[in-house]
Amino acid sequence: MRIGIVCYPTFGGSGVVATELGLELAKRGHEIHFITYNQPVRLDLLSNKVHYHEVTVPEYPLFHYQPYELALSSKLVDMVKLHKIELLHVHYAIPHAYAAYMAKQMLLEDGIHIPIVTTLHGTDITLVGSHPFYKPAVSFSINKSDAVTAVSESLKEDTLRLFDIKNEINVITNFIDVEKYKFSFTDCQRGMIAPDTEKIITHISNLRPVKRILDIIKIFYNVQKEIPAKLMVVGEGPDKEKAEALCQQLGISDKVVFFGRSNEIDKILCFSDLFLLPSETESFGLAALEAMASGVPVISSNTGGIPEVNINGITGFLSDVGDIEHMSQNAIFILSDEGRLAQFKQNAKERSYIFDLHKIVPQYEKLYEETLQKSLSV
Ligand code: GMT
Repeated sequence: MRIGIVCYPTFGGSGVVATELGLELAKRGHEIHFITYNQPVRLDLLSNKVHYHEVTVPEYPLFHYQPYELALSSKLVDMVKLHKIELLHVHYAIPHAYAAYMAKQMLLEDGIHIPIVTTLHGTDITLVGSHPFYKPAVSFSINKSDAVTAVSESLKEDTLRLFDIKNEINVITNFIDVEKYKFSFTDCQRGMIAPDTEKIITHISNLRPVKRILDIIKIFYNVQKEIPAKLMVVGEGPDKEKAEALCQQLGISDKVVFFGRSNEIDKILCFSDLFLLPSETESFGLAALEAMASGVPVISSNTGGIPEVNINGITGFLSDVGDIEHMSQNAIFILSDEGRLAQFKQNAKERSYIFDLHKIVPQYEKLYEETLQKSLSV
């Protein structure tokens, strides 16, 4: 099948999922066309099965806001025609499903019918989408898609609760390539970060307010009082400075390393003992799953789709959003006993296997085939 994929190409779960999906589909024989404003961060390999088409927005002084949706829909029309793309898979309702719908209408004028599969990732629904201003556009985009998927049961429920949805929503969870996380011990350079006497705690995100970075610093502050430890914060974002300031205020700056963005998170996770994800909301928590695949237990909030990934008392612990004391106690509980830590690590790794891409990607393939068949029979 020839498939066009539209996503946010930046660091972030949705872009990662879309990119890994495209790469795996290409391995399975499909021809994949990424259509975005930048080459996706994890898309380092282009081949005869993997193509990248950049969307540019021509500058024009009259435009106060550059019309990205317009540029994207025009590009989609051109690429569908040029490469005979059979189906568009867009990640995020706005603006991608919205732009894809416009492209679909334009293509219909030329007698080309292109089905659209929309995947909802969370922020479009729980944060942006629920803003009343965007509600009509989000509902419209979802209802006009030929097939819709959500990355967790929780996100599906949120979408049905917040919007007037007439379409069926299929849950196809996020996934990871389990193989990628099977590193050998010699690859893992733990000594670079901390001596063996210290535990390594990690957080990876775009450091937006929804991630509650200050909670992470406070949890770590409590933990390091009981257990020698280092905290690694990987990513860039608006709350980084606040977090650095809090570390200084608490006198723990020498124990907290801010890494910036990284494309090699498996190499960072391989020496981590614990992952923190106290988010305000999280449709799935791909970062937690990536940690678990590396055998890292997770201390998280119990919000959104996280409980579908992190199992309380087995792969880590869940707490109410903002319950820093409970999260700190749970972290200390796991880290304070080597046998217990080893058991949690093993459980986390085993749990991640159910999200292996070899199990999940065929679900997308099946949905594509059904959607294509349905649209051909119209
Ligand atoms: O979490 C973010 O800030 C990034 C965001 C994105 O759009 O990439 O992540 C969302 O999609 C991921 C992939 O499906 C999910 O794993 C994240 O939970 C979700 N983030 C939120 O719901 C806040």
